[in-house]
Amino acid sequence: MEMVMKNKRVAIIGAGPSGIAQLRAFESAEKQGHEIPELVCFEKQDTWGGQWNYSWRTGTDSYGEPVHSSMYRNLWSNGPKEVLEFAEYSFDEHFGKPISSYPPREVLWDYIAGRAKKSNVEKYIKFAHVVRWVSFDEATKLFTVTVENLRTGETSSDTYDNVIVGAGHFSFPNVPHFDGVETFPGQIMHAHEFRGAEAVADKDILLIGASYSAEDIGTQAYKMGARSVTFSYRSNPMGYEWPEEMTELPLVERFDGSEVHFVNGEKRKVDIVVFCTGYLHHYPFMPSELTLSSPNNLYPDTLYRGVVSEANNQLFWLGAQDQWLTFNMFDAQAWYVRDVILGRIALPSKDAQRNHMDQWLSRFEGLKSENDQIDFQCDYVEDLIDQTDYPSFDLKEVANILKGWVKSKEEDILNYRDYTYTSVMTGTTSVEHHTPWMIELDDSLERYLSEPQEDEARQVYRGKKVRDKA
Ligand code: FAD
Ligand code: NA7
Repeated sequence: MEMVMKNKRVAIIGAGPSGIAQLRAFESAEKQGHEIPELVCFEKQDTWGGQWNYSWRTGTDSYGEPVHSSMYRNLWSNGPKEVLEFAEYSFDEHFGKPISSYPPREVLWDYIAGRAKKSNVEKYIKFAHVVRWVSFDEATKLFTVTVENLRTGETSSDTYDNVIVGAGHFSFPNVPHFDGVETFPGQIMHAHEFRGAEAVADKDILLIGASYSAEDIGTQAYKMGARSVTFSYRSNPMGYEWPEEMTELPLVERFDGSEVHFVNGEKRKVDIVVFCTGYLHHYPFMPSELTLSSPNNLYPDTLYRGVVSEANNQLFWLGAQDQWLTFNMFDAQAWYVRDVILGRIALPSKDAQRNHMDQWLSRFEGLKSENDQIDFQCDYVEDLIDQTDYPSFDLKEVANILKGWVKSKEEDILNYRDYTYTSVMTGTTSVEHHTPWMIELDDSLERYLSEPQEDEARQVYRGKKVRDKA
C-alpha cells in the first residue's frame, strides 16, 4: 500500500473551502501515520478562501481571468454559523470566545484561514496557477493537467492519477434576456458583480429572482436606504413579510427604457436592476466527456455519493450541490474522497453506483418542502461521515437548527441575523451581537470582535441613512 501511495499523484483544483478540506483530509491521514499521495492544489487567485476571498473587482481580475467571488463587501453569513462549523476546528477554538450566529464575511474568511494555517496545508498550494485543461488517457489511466502560472505566463502540463475539482459553481452568472432590456438607461448587473448597496440609497432597485441572492441583496439595499425594492419572481414569490418599501411582483415581461413591465400588467420605473438569476455549472477546463453538467440542485446526477464522477471514477467533485450545509459537508466529502483514493473504501460496480444514485435521485425528486430538503442534505452528509473517520456530529440537531433558521426568516426577514443558536460541536450558545444587524454598518473583523458600549454601537452610521430597529 505504501509504495502505491508514494507513487500516486493527485491534483486538486481550487483552494476554497472545498479544496482546503481535501488537503486537510489527506493531512489528517498522514498525521495518523498513513502514507499519502503527492498532492498539488492549483488556485488561480493569490490567496485562499474561494468565495470568501472578497475582491472589489468585477469582470476580470488583475491577471485578466474572470473574477471568481460573487460576494459583496458588506455580506454577512446568510445561515447560522452553527450549521457550517468544522467538526474538527470549532469557532470557540478559533476565536477563543463565543461569537454571534451570523458573522460577516471577513470573520468567516478568518475562520477558514485559521483552520488552513493550523493544519499546515499551504505547502501544497500553488497560488496564481489557473488550470487550463484536463484530459484523460485511457491507455495510461492518467490525467494530464495543463496549468498556467499567472505570474510568469508559463504553461506546463503534468500527469496525475486523480483529479479533484473544488472550483465552486457560483461564479459564472446565468443571465436571461428580457425584451427591451437594452433600452434600460440605468445601472444593470448580475448579482455576481454586485459589490455593495451604499449607492442604492434613495434609489428604486429591481431584483430579478426569488432565491438567496435576491433576498439578501434586497434586504441589504433596504438596510442602506433604498427608496423601494422590487423583487420579480418566475415560479414562486419568497412570501416573506416585507416592509412596505419592498414588494414582490411576478416576472418581468419587458423593459421600456427605465419603465419595467411585469406579466401581471403592472409597471414600475426603477434606477438599478440586479439579475439574481443564479449561476451556471461551468468548468471551462473540462472536456465534455468529463465535465459535470447540472442545474443548481441538491443531487447533481452522475456523481456517485455526490462526489465520484460516473464518467471516470478517478475524477471527483466537491461542493457541487446546492448548499444547505457548507464547510462541514465539504469536509465529509473530502474525507470520503480521500478514503477512496487511499483504497480504504472500495467503489462498487458501475451498475451498483447507478442504482445508488437512482435511489437518491428518486428521493430528491420527491422532496416537497424546505424541511424535506434540509433532511435530505443532512442525511446525505451523515451517510458520508458514517464511512470515514471524520468526527461525527449530531446532524439531526443541525437539521433542527436549519429548520429554525427557515422559520426565523418567516418571523422576521429583516432581523433574523440577530437570532442565536447552540453549537452541536461544543455546546456553546452564541452571543447576541453587540449591534443589531439592521443598524450595524461596519462589517470589519475588528469591529465585529470589539466590545463597544451600547451608545457607541448605535453611532456607527458612516453618515448613511439606515432603517432603525425598534
Ligand atoms: P469556492 O468558494 O467557489 O472556491 C473555489 C476556488 O476554486 C476559488 O478559490 C477559485 O479561485 C478556484 N478556481 C476556480 N477555477 C479554477 C481554475 N480553473 N484553476 C485554479 N483555481 C480555480 N455559504 C455559507 O455557508 N454561508 C453563506 O453565507 C454563504 N454566502 C454565499 C454568498 C454568495 C454570494 C455565494 C456565491 C456563495 C455563498 N455561500 C455561502 C456558499 C459558498 O459557495 C460556500 O460557502 C463555499 O465558498 C464553497 O466553497 P468551494 O471551495 O466549493 O468553492
Ligand atoms: P439560486 O438559488 O440558484 O436561485 C436562482 C434564482 O433565479 C431562482 O429564484 C430562479 O427562479 C431565478 N431564475 C433563474 N432563471 C431565471 C429566469 N430566466 N427568469 C427569472 N428568474 C430566473 O441562485 P442564488 O444566486 O440566489 O443563490 C446561489 C448562491 O449564492 C447561494 O448559495 C447563496 O448562499 C448565494 P426559479 O425559482 O427557478 O423559478
